[in-house]
Amino acid sequence: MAILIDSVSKNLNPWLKAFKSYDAQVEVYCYDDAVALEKITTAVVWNHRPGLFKQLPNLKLIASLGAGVDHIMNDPDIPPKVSITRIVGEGLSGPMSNFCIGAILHHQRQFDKYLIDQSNKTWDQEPNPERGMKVGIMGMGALGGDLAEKLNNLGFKVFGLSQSRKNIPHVVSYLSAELDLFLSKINILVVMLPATESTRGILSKKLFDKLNKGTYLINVARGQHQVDEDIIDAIENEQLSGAFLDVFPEEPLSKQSPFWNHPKIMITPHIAVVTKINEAVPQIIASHKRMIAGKLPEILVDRMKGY
Ligand code: OXD
Repeated sequence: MAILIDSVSKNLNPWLKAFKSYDAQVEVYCYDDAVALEKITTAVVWNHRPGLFKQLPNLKLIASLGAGVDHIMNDPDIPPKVSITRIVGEGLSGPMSNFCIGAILHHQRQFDKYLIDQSNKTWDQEPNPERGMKVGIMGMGALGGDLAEKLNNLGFKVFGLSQSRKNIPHVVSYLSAELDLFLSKINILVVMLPATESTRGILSKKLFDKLNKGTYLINVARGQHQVDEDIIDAIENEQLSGAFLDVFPEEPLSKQSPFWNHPKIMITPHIAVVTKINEAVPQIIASHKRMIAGKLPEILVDRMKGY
């Protein structure tokens, strides 16, 4: 009953070290270690090698190294009875909320304009420097819920969209079926949706046309939500006033992308939040031990929903 960590994109050495120092009793291996694959009951993955799960006949648990599980759900070979878990916690929600608050304040207080003014030595005081912001959060899971509470405490009007009604004081909760109404209430849209087949390409002209003119877009979730040309068009025709994008359909973003030079688009390289190894390892080991004891992990991904 051992753990195998696999990723074709991450350096796994710090993870291995952290697993071993957190619990020396638990056996943890990388794919290239000489380990009999029948021993593996938990696979801890982030962009794992194709075909991995088929090689693990006794697999019981797949754990994501991060918050998202789309990299797992995209694999057609997940065995039917295997449970899937992901990382949750203040180490993810705190930095994610702070990042979004930074992007919202950057837009609200027009820091882009003042940077340009500074470079032109222009002293131009806005008569109304604190624009009224009505923030809509699409996706009110652990991350969206944390952001909603924090924005509300900062005095913003907050609206949330989710599959089930949320009860967060002063935050207006809409169901997915009420999407059009939700979009009509806001002038900043923060996207925190999981990547599933139903959210692919959701940030498109069809959705932008339902927003108030001049709404600002922030996407910190997944690039596959975006139709890049529609974002550019919506900014050109002022349906969107601009966008702050941390994620892209192809990462790293191609040098040819028009996003790099667009004056109304700010981009960051998928760094809104980075999993903290020291928060993740205890969660994964706890789930591994629960599975050995015949229990389900505390955080269980709904395989039908895909998150
Ligand atoms: C995650 C991410 O899902 O970093 O954890 O995007």
